[in-house]
Amino acid sequence: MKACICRVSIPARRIYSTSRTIPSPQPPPPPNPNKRELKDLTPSDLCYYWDTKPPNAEQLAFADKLFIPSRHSPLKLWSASKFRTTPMSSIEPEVAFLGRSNVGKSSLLNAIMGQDICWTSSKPGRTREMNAFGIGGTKGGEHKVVLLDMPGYGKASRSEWGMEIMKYLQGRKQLRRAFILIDSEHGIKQNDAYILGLFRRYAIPHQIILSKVDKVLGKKQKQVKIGVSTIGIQRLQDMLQGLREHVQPDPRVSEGPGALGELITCSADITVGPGRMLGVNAVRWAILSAAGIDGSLEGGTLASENVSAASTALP
Ligand SMILES: Nc1nc2c(ncn2[C@@H]2O[C@H](COP(=O)(O)OP(=O)(O)O)[C@@H](O)[C@H]2O)c(=O)[nH]1
Ligand SMILES: [Mg+2]
Repeated sequence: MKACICRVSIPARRIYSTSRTIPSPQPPPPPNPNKRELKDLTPSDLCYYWDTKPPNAEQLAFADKLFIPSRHSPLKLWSASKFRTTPMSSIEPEVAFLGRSNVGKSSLLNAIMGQDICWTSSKPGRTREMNAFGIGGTKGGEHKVVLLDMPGYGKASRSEWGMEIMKYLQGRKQLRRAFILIDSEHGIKQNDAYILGLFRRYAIPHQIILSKVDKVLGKKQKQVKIGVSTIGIQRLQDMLQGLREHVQPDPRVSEGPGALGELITCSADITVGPGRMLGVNAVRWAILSAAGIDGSLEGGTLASENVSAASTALP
């Protein structure tokens, strides 16, 4: 067999002149005036406060600090599948997190506590128990606040959701506020409206948190991760203003006191900085406000103005 001789054409070497000037690096593109970086977004951009004032940078920093994980915080305190079996003796202030199954309660609690301590799932109805977590505890000392992860209502939820849980929340002396999560993509569903009606009828202090706000801020999560358009923020603000009358109906037609006039939004899926998720600092501040912790007892210099505004707005 004859060997095949292939002709390979070798390109002539390009000769560069040594006197060629090296192009100077391109200046960074000017910031897009229609785009906001996630780290620059404040609670005034993401939330709607009409009964209270938005927390300032100092208050947010105080709240973030109290939730920094340590050896004694967060601590799983107890789990109860029957509401009558919850420990009654504790005196620490409690706040409960409720919402439809899959709304993002456990993911948000993990983001708040800075640790994957709650079980999360994409399948609804997996949290069937009530779980309590202590925050800000020290060795041998009591916790500053207790967070309760409640079973979800709606699809695949426990049949006794409704009156039994309402009676429990109404009778629980330690309870300072219930945070009801609403999926910001879907808004208030029929079963959310029913639960909100029960909270008013039983006069249980409550506040709304809109979860998964990444879905409102941008069409694609990838885009939101690099910044949010001013249109996205405006869309969110319009939505929040539209919700106002649903969460705080006119007292002349309402059966009881509505939610606190403060709508917070957050995402447990968008990271703003190391261990910091979007909007979670405002949720932390709301928890501390509900529990009456304003930092002044910690030797800090924080004014308690916001805290008293938040607590007096509730019955
Ligand atoms: N896009 C988005 N998804 C979320 C967010 N929070 C939770 N999820 C997802 O929603 C599903 C339900 O979350 P989970 O925390 O278990 O909900 P729970 O049933 O209310 O406790 C999971 O698949 C989460 O990954 C969020 O902020 N943004
Ligand atoms: Mg859960």
